[in-house]
Amino acid sequence: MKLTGIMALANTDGYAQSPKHASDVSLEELALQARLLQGLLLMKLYDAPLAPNPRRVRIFLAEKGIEVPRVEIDIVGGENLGADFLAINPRGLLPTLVLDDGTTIDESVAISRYFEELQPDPPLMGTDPRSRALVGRWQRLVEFDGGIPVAEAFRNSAPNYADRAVAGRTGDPAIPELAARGRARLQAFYDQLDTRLTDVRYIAGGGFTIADITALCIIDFARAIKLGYGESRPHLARWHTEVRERPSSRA
Ligand SMILES: N[C@@H](CCC(=O)N[C@@H](CS)C(=O)NCC(=O)O)C(=O)O
Repeated sequence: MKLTGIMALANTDGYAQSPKHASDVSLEELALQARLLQGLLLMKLYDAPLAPNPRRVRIFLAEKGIEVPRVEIDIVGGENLGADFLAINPRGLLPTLVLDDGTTIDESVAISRYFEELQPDPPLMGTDPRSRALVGRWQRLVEFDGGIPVAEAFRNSAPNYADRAVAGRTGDPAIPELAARGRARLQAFYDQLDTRLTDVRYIAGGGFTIADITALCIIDFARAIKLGYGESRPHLARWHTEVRERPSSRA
């Protein structure tokens, strides 16, 4: 028996599987696992229920079967711009992970990478140099070609964000032309994904990965600007139905 990752220990209430197997596990490995589990219980994930980037991390964690203590921050009410949260993350952005030693990590992909390395199974970021590069490539494409357009369309048109057009700040007025351009780019993104998904089941070409999680969060968030992918993109629709049926999508 080989323990892998933090949840192997978490699943056994802190003990190394059943006693008959315990001798297979080195003391060093057990000590490492115990430190990781302790760290997991003491870390805090600052989260926001309706926002797409925090949801990416929640889905990632759900796929891994990892639970960490979470603190909800009200972005619409501006809690992320108040002194208490800025003392935690001066960028005012969610998600933000604070480790048990006080280390603060923002950026959803960096947080996901941290958990991928703590708990490699199931792999969501590739398993070898080639697949890691391809997942990284698709992940960036989805963020740039889909995430930025949907953010521009939303932030430059939503009444609540009239002077909050840039995440984590105030005083940036909305620019309606950016909203219009974001909507047009989002349509192009839908076309791009529909073409891609004609011959692959998941976006990066192998199994379900972080690229699918990011795309799912973007597409679901686009409801906020009432811009769905419509009826003319059957491959995208097939993929969307499939990934939404995964239990993690409810995270
Ligand atoms: N690149 C960052 C983006 C983080 C981001 O923009 N988060 C949004 C929520 S989706 C936020 O914190 N908004 C704060 C605001 O609107 O003031 C990531 O991937 O985590």
